[in-house]
Amino acid sequence: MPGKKSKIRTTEYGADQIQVLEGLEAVRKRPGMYIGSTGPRGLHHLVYEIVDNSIDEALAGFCDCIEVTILPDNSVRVMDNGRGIPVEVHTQTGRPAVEVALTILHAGGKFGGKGYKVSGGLHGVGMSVVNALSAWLEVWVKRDGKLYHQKYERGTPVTPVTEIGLAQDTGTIITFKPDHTIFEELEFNAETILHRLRELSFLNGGLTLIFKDERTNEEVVLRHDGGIIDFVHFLNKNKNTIHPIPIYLKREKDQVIIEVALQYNDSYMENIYSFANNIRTQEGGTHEIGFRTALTRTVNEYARRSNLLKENESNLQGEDIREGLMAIISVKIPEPQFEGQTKTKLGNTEIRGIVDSAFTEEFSIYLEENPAVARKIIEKGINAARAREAARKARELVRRKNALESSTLPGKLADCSSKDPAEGELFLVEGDSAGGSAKQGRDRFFQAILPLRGKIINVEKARLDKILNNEEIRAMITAMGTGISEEFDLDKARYHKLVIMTDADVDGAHIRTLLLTFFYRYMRDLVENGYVYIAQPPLYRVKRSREQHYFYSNQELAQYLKKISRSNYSIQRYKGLGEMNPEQLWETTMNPETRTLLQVTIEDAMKADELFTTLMGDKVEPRREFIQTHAREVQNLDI
Ligand code: 0RA
Repeated sequence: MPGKKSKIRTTEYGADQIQVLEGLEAVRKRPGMYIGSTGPRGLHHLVYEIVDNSIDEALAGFCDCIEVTILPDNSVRVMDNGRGIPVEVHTQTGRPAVEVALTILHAGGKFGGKGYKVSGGLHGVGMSVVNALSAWLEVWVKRDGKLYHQKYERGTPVTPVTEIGLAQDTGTIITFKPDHTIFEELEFNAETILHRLRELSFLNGGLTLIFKDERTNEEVVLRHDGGIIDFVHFLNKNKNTIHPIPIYLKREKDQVIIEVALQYNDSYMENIYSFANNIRTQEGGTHEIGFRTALTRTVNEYARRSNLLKENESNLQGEDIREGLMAIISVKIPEPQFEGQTKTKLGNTEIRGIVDSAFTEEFSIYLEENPAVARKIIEKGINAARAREAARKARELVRRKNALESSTLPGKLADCSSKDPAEGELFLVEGDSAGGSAKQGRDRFFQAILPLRGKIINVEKARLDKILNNEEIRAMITAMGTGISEEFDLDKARYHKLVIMTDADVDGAHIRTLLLTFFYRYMRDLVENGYVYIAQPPLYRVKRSREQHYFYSNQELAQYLKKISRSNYSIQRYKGLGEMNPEQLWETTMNPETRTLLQVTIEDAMKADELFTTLMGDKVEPRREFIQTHAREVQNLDI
């Protein structure tokens, strides 16, 4: 084994260093094991990993500013004003501590570092993993009045830690360029990084996070002194809230910090976002259970005490009380245990009781001191309970109706002949005429068509019972076969592709958004499992002697026209799917060999929720704003 790698030009090459190389070699061989994937997700994970280390320094109380910059060559620089990673020689390995942190797996904060670590769950694999997966990485440390530097290639030091100058302040700068032999794509997405930094700025009130993108010269400064109170304001900003100030509590005990902020809005949606050590706990866990239990109990007890619930009336259920709730729960604990399928469920049992008793105490006082708000919350809960009962009856009706209508499938559905869901595709087509063309043009073996007439109901504004009265919605649910909400069952999906095919105009965009909102709210697993797609019909056809070409954007068309400017040609602009005959529709939009489908992914429920409420919520102003800022895109679609 020695001699196999000889890039190290630092000091001697002992047994410890061989182990280091083997460790990093393992990371490079199986990157997925350490960062989940080598796609865009894994790529961005590298940034979060480095940032998390600076966040740890902030949590320890030594850093209040972190700057993240995407450089023009898609390398990334993370800069903090913490104490600087120690550079002194680490006795066990005989190497400078900074080199140990960057070359030994899981060495992250083991030396000298105490207190909270973001580590665990999805993050926390350590900076050395980022180093191993980078073509090059450079670190600068400002410490003890000096500036130190070291450079690595593919995880291996290519220079020793060198004192290169003086420094007045302290801090750490890490710049890295992901290795193109590891990652499928090297382009960083500014939105994605900004989104995570925004989340971190809410979760760590008072911390300044600066985001810069030197590719576009974008710069954003994020700082929220109100912490998760600001977070709740932000998430509710396009909603009508039923009390102006979020309810907030913070407790610190035995190295555990818990924070809860909540505010009700007048929508019917429940949104609880929980975090442990700054990591989103998508699957919930003990902190969330403690909160839910306490909320239900406290509200019911208050309702009894104040006679808003009479003796003969039954308790409100948790889901009724959570209707219209926007809540953030954030806990920071020394040794988080992450469990569950995606390791996003907090397992620490002691946390449940701590959150429960802290929230009960605080929220009881709040309700006593704010009877008007308390009354509104309880009235909302009572309404929700009634609606739940109505929805149950409506669902039963749908089920019974289906049972009666012998073939349970809707009459308008042109089903495919294949019974294998894995190969089946259901096209939701705007309008009966396009639906007709699609039926004729399709490959009936695996493609099913369901024409949708007119606009489907705005699901953001209606409760489930009303939504289920809508014929288009019911047809869609029965065609898909999965059921909805609590009864949703992905295994019952009759097709693994659900393709939304609408006109490329404003109405089409609206219908598409309505459908996506519906799927997001009531069939979320469908989206999360990548079953939902958007068809891309062409905008133009250019005919030139016997050739014809289709174009899907103005840009594509313009480029082509430049090339053929001297010849005779004719352009047809498609205003709707209905203008294409069945063969054209097949060739351009439905044929798997030639079409493009956009897969709908909801990477982040929070972001999606914001978009949907911007577009569909009750408040008019944000919607107008959205339409104005996106007017250019809309024009492109509908000239
Ligand atoms: C361990 C000990 C000390 C600082 C750090 C780790 C540290 C790590 C990173 C990673 C990115 N930025 C960082 N800033 C600090 C300090 C030990 C001491 O000064 O006593």
